[in-house]
Amino acid sequence: MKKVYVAMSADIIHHGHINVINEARRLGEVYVGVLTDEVIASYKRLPLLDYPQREAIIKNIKGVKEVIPQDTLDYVPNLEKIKPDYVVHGDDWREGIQKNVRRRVIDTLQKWGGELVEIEYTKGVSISQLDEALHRIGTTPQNRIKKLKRLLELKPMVRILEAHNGLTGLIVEKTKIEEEERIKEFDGMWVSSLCDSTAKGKPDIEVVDFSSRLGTINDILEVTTKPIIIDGDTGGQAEHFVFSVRSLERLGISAIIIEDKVGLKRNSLWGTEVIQELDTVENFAEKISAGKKAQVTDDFMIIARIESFIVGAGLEDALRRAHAYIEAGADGIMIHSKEKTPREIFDFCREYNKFVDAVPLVVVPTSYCHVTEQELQEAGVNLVIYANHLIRSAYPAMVNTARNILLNERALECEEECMSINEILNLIPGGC
Ligand code: SPV
Ligand code: MG
Repeated sequence: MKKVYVAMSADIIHHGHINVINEARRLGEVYVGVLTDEVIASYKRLPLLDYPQREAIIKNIKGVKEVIPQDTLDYVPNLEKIKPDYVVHGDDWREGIQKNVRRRVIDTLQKWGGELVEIEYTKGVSISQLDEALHRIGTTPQNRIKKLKRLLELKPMVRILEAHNGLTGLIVEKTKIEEEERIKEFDGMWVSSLCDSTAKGKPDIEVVDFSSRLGTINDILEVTTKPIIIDGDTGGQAEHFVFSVRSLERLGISAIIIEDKVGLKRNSLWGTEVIQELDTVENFAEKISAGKKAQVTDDFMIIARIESFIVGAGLEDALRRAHAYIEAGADGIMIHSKEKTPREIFDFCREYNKFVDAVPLVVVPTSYCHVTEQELQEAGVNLVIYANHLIRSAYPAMVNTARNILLNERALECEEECMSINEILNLIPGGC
């Protein structure tokens, strides 16, 4: 009996998959390589179903002899193991991001005289259309809240961008680029206190109250499905913080980050130019513990943000705080810096990597923006937040347009910088 290999992620099963398996059956015994959760997360969004669920579905399809995990995007390791006589695939991968994967399949099969059999891609099925339909259906708080922990388990680096209203939420949700063999996108949203306040024309001093912050959060929740991390500033009094935790958890927010400062909160990027006072380790640890006790599920994360570098208190202080906050139950640590280089962040990482009880590590590279995700990942960082870039890029564009109209006393000159009326009418579906 000949051996036939078919690889699939099998997340959204449709008749195209059955076609491929049926064609494969005609050629011999069918071995299906099901892509692992890590592999799927590495080249597109999180799978909807986890590996055991997807494996169970494929195992129960008629004609499948065996299911094995495929733990690389590349087929080669599994092909070398199974040495199939045939690989069967739809003919849609000759162009585009999978074309190199295909090339390597052909080259590898050649080693033992195997053959690639391509069948006509099933018409009328488009994974991107199915994805779009799923986006329109939306998500539930229970599903959304879990996504951040899942991402942290599956991806070496989780990438988050700020959103301060529904429109910026949609930009984070939908912006994608195709590169080599993968589709790159953001994993979720950061609702920054700086950007939320700035968008409301207010300073970043906790003057925008929690109810108003919830308004922004709701606008983003309504039109997106990706996980959301909230900038909780200092978290307020521990007695108040527990209510914030419950409200956010109920909405399906995945995490809150609170910073260990007291008094009138000033944005960290002011550094020591303004008065910034650290909370005592004991008080802040108690606030974390109170929050952890208040939450109802295991899914919600409380991430402790250490401001030692911001106030000039140094590495030893930062490490002491990291130990205490983890002991108090923090699900993650954010280490912040306003330096132009990542030097002090890397100093922290070096010591943090020695912790036996380390939790995911978060950074916000605003001032040290030349650092790459790769460098951060190698230093041991698990999650990177681009904290303010959408509002910072939108504001100059809008001021420029306003100035242009004043200057020319008409709108013609700024038209070139604007999206067309047709584009804006069609940007958000459902308008007509
Ligand atoms: C924010 O985005 O509001 C933050 C990060 O808290 S920072 O502005 O760097 O303090
Ligand atoms: Mg903030």
